[in-house]
Amino acid sequence: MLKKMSILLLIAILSISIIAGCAGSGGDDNGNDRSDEQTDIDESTEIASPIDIKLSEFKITPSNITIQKGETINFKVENDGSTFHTYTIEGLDEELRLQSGQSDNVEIKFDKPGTYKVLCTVPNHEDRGMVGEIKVED
Ligand SMILES: [Cu+2]
Repeated sequence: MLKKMSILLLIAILSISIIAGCAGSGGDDNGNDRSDEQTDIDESTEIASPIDIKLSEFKITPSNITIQKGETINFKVENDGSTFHTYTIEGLDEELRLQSGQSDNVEIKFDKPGTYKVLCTVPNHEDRGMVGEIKVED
C-alpha cells in the first residue's frame, strides 16, 4: 500500500517536472522572440539625423543639403508661409504636402550616392525659387 503510493507520488513528481520542463523551454522561446523584436526595432531606429526645413514664399530653407551615403535622415518640414506648399524629393516618390502653418516629417535612408532635386510642386513655385537639391556623397 505504502509502496504503491510512493510510486504514484514518483510518477506525479516526474509528470510535474516534465510539464515544468516544457513550460521552461516555452519561456526560452518567448525570450528569443523578444530579442528578435528588439533587433528589428534597433534596425528601424537606426540613427536618423534630423534636418529642419522651412517652406515659405518662395523658398526652401536650407535648399541644398549634403549627406553621406547610408545615412538615414529625418526631414522635419514646416510650412512657414501663408499658402500651401510641398516638399517633394524627385526620384524617391516622397512628398510632404503642407498647408500654411502645418509641419510633418519623413525618414529616408539614402543608400545610393547621387543628387536628388527637391522642389515645391505647386505651379510656378519652383520657378519662383522653391527648388534645391540633396547631394548624397559616397
Ligand atoms: Cu510652394
